Amino acid sequence: MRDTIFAPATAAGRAAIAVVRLSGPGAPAAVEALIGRLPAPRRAAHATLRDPVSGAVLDDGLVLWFPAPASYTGEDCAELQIHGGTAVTGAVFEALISLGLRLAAPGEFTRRAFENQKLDLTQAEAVADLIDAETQAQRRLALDQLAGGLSAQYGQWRSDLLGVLALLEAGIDFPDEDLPEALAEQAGGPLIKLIGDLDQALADGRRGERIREGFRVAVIGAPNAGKSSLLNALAGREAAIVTATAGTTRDVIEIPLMIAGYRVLLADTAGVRTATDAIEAEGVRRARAWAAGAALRLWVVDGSLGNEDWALARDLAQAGDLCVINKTDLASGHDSARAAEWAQAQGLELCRVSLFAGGRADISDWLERAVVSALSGADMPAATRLRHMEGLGQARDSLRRAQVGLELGAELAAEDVRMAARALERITGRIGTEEVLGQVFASFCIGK
Ligand SMILES: Nc1nc2c(ncn2[C@@H]2O[C@H](COP(=O)(O)OP(=O)(O)OP(=O)(O)O)[C@@H](O)[C@H]2O)c(=O)[nH]1
Ligand SMILES: [Mg+2]
Repeated sequence: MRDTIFAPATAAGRAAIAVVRLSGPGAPAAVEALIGRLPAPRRAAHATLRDPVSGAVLDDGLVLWFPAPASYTGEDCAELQIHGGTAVTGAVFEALISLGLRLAAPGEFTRRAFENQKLDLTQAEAVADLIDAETQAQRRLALDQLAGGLSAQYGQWRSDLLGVLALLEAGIDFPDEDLPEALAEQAGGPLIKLIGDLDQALADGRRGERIREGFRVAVIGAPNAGKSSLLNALAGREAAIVTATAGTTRDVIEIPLMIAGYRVLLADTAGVRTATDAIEAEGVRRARAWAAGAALRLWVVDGSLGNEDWALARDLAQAGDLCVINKTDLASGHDSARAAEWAQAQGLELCRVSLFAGGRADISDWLERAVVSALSGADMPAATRLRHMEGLGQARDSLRRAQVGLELGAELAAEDVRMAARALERITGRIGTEEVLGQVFASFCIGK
């Protein structure tokens, strides 16, 4: 039989109320030991909590009793709503431990809910995401996932796959013949559609991940171009050091911003050039790595120069990025026109500013449009974790193999379709390893 766990569901420290949850077969006995009775199910009962041994009063509060299976974990559960603060909760915790209950591990309530099929693995992840959500976009994404958006989608694909598998298995019964043409045709259509859906989900998954983890934007360019000045302008504070010395910034400076309800991580980086020492060389290496992993880059060019410095960082820029030609308050040099021409030919957008004259409005407008168009709306729920993306990728690759295998015989194709179904089942936790579960639940807070 399982042990009975308890944990504070509210944050520790001084507070009006603390909520303590209990789950497991010993929960009803623990409630009776504390308040002398078991309240009516799912109704708040006012009660005095007493020490089970001495009978001394511990606190006065509300007690709720949720008999299995209609509870969060699917087990017998109870909730004690007591006064917040360390002494009261400490006394109640001690009483619970004396009754043989154990403090829950992080995520243990949700893990029990998962094991009792109250939710699948993507929904369990959404519980953690909802608690961690800092932006409204993160909250909406997590709520959709908790409501079963991903589960329903992956479940539908899985059942479509099982339909294809049934067709193929019918074909296996004629091993000496070629797969009857009608069968291959019947299986081929749904396979192509599923591959298309998975491709779309994979493309869209970047969006989910970027909403959940933050949309990364790197400020890149040659030394002294005005990168740190731009970061400070967008952050609205002097977050990075600005000096006239080329090579001032050596580390990556990350600033979280909120843009149109999305979490954006803006990074200032070291100016790219042949480094003069080991520290700068490491700074340039980090700049390149961050820029390559970012969703977008703001490439700053000093438009007053004519020494080809503009080209130093151009290999970091990508189509769709913004080229910011800075220092328009000074006389313009060759670099300005050269950089502009190159940027436009490469599919970058262009904007000329003077950060001295406060020219950040155009850049922040552009950034807001870019973030919104990258992250908003789509007709499919978006995968939010690398784990999901890996599963979707494996499913898609297996289906591509199945599509080829279809020409060679039903048996071969059937095995690949089975593998694709298993990849989807691993995402929702229908099948899974202890390792994956351990990783998912370890990221939770205690009490959830
Ligand atoms: N005239 C003029 N100077 C500017 C402008 N923007 C920045 N600067 C100056 O350019 C110099 C370099 O600015 P930074 O923001 O430190 O440049 P950076 O690209 O971060 O430089 P590193 O960190 O060394 O790579 C400073 O002296 C700034 O005051 C501008 O619009 N006009
Ligand atoms: Mg700098």
